[in-house]
Amino acid sequence: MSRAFLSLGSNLGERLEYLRAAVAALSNGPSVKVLGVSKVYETEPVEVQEAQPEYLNCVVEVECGVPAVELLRFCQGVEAALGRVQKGEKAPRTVDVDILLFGEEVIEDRELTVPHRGVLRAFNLRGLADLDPSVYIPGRGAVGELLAEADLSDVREYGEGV
Ligand code: PH2
Ligand code: MG
Ligand code: MG
Repeated sequence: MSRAFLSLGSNLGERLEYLRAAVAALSNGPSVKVLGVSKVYETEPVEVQEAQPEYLNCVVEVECGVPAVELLRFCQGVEAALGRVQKGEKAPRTVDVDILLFGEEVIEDRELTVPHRGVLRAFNLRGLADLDPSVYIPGRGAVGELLAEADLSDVREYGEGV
């Protein structure tokens, strides 16, 4: 069994409902058990070219009985089932499900990079810290320590949770 952390993001339509639907779909997976969900944060889009609506983001902790690439396939299935249209890596989306961490594995192949390139974004560090500040990001350090250095000015706690 591996312990993995997923980043969920939505900036189109009923954003909170998409996050909720994604968590529900993840918990229906045969090899995945949802262990926890962080608070929900409203965040300024980062690393995007054009103006975009604000995101809702959260982090989900799962126990996973299959290898990381199978978890990736499952996450892609959840995105597709929730109406995501592939318009580009950073285009607005109904829901994005990224593998932030998969145990302490480091994976660099064509379709999967773990830790995820965005793992140090402030909203991901906050979500991870809600779940467990002692989580170790390979090559980087413990989430709690990284969060202490992060700029949280564009990350606001959202009124409602998942
Ligand atoms: N995802 C991106 C690009 N930019 N910005 C925020 N605030 N939240 C995201 O989830 C996000 C982003 C690409 O996946
Ligand atoms: Mg993604
Ligand atoms: Mg993403």
